[in-house]
Amino acid sequence: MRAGFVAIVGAPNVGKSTFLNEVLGFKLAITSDKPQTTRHRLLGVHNQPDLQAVFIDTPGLHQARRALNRRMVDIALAALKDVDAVLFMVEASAKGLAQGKDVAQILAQGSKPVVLALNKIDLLRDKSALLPLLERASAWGDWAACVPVSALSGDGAELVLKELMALLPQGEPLFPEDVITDLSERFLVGELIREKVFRLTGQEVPYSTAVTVDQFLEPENDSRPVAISATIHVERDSQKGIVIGKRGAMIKRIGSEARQDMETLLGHAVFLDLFVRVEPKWSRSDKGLGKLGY
Ligand SMILES: Nc1nc2c(ncn2[C@@H]2O[C@H](COP(=O)(O)OP(=O)(O)O)[C@@H](O)[C@H]2O)c(=O)[nH]1
Ligand SMILES: [Mg+2]
Repeated sequence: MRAGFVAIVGAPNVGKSTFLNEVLGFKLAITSDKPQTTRHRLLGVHNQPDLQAVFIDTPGLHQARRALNRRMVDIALAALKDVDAVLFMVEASAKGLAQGKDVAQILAQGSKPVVLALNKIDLLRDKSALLPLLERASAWGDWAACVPVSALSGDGAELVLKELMALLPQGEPLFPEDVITDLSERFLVGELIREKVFRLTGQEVPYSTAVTVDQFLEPENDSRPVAISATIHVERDSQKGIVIGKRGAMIKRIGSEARQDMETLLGHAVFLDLFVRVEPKWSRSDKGLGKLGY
């Protein structure tokens, strides 16, 4: 039996959270086609008979200027300190390799063993492009292995687990078998709302959005829904208008899609009440971050 911690790191939007969800077989981390969707350190436990891999999903490493982005990068770098191995995700494209090279320098300077996963290989129309990409990424550092994967289809995920397993210490499981995460349901439902804002709105709105869960009431009578009320915080009136939408159409859609995901997560009917509030410049100061849970 082997058991240990694995940090999943890489540039933004390379598929780190998608990979975690695929391995767990459970939607723990929210994902979107926009960079910087993940803002926290997310712990997810994968169990198989001979292995417990405790994954730490992290925000993407990038050049950060805003207070929020600096906090996110700090979280990702801090995660590297406490793990037994690193899963370094790189997107299998010219752009992905350009971004990955910066992250590789950070990892090559560190002392943790690294498995590099070249992700999104399903998008490569010309399969002969894969080998040169793999060769270039291999040359960046002394990686324990380089594995082509598709987090979306699950291709290669088993091989990644096998390579990671070899890097983890022998020992008993660190968490009981029924523990999937250390995150609360309350946190996860807030994330589901944030995911819908990331997926359904554009421009700068997602990056100015934070969600707080103000109430999470489990019913005394099991036939009644869980009552959740939450606030979507944005930074400007114009953004509030976008999140609410024409005659409330957008907030309705955000609420309805988030509620369906919450019901899957909780295995219970949910009554969701959403509010939208302007909190000017919250993402630009430590005080604003603290107020909204970052
Ligand atoms: N085609 C394809 N898309 C992927 C794959 N993995 C992730 N994606 C997409 O890439 C985007 C970013 O994924 P996400 O997991 O949020 O990236 P993260 O920022 O690294 O956590 C999402 O739109 C995913 O659906 C993959 O293997 N193939
Ligand atoms: Mg992510």
